[in-house]
Amino acid sequence: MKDILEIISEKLINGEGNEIEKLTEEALNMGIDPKEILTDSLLKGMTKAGEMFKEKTLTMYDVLEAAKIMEKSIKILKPHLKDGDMIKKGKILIGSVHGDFHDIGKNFCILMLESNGFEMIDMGVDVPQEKIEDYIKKYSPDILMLSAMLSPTLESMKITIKYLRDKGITENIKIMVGGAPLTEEIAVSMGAYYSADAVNAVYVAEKLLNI
Ligand code: B12
Repeated sequence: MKDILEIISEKLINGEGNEIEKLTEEALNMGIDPKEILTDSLLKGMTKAGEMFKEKTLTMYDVLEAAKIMEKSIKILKPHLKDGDMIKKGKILIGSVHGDFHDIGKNFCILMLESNGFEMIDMGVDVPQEKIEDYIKKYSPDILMLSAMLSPTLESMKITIKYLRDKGITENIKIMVGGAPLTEEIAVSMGAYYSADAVNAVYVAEKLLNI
């Protein structure tokens, strides 16, 4: 017989979110350690979903659905988790560059990275370089992620990265970029790392932090 952790994991992968809260509560009532539910069920399911995306047996939207289902379960688990139970793989600062109001792709990235154990700090949209500088000083992130969806804001991204480098505050920070006008080649020309989508962003971020 399948145990409840396995069932939760499968529901996540299959995009069946309607019973996830009930199942999470059931697992807690059975006395299962909340941390075990988080790692052996939810994170295991998300890892599997990511692998299936790579194998092309799940689409990006399926994986994002899994991340949304995971969030529902985490809401139930959160009050039961102890400090330190939530795995934090690294701290990521993310925002859409100055002039850019697109945030759907950025928010997908947040959802994916958060559900895979990264601490995400969202700076929002249309973020001027000086504001990013303040955020970096305040939060000392491991990775800075910038999103641009327009040709003009691709230029704004280049200017922002140069500004931050000239200020000397990005020496210990990896910079990752993404968005429609970006390519691997353009990212490399800015001295940044690239991911074409939110699912792959998790793998790139893990690689950058040697996870
Ligand atoms: C939705 C949308 C809007 C919405 C935005 C709503 C919102 N809250 O985001 C609204 C209506 C506001 C809008 C406005 C405009 N838009 Co618009 N918009 C789009 C549209 C249709 C979809 C973008 C989207 O959300 N896609 C879905 C998400 C999931 O995909 P994504 O954004 O690409 O993100 C994925 C990856 O790119 C990557 N990614 C994204 N960011 C990052 C960051 C990092 C660090 C990483 C690793 C990965 C990553 O991961 C994401 C998930 O997998 C695109 C066309 C298109 N098909 O792309 C045009 C598009 C981007 N817009 C365009 C334009 C021109 C505009 C406007 C100038 C229109 C106008 N005249 O007012 C304004 C500009 C506003 C501004 N200053 O930002 C053009 C840009 C052309 C260009 N090359 O410059 C496009 C390409 C449409 C077109 N073909 O003309 N837009």
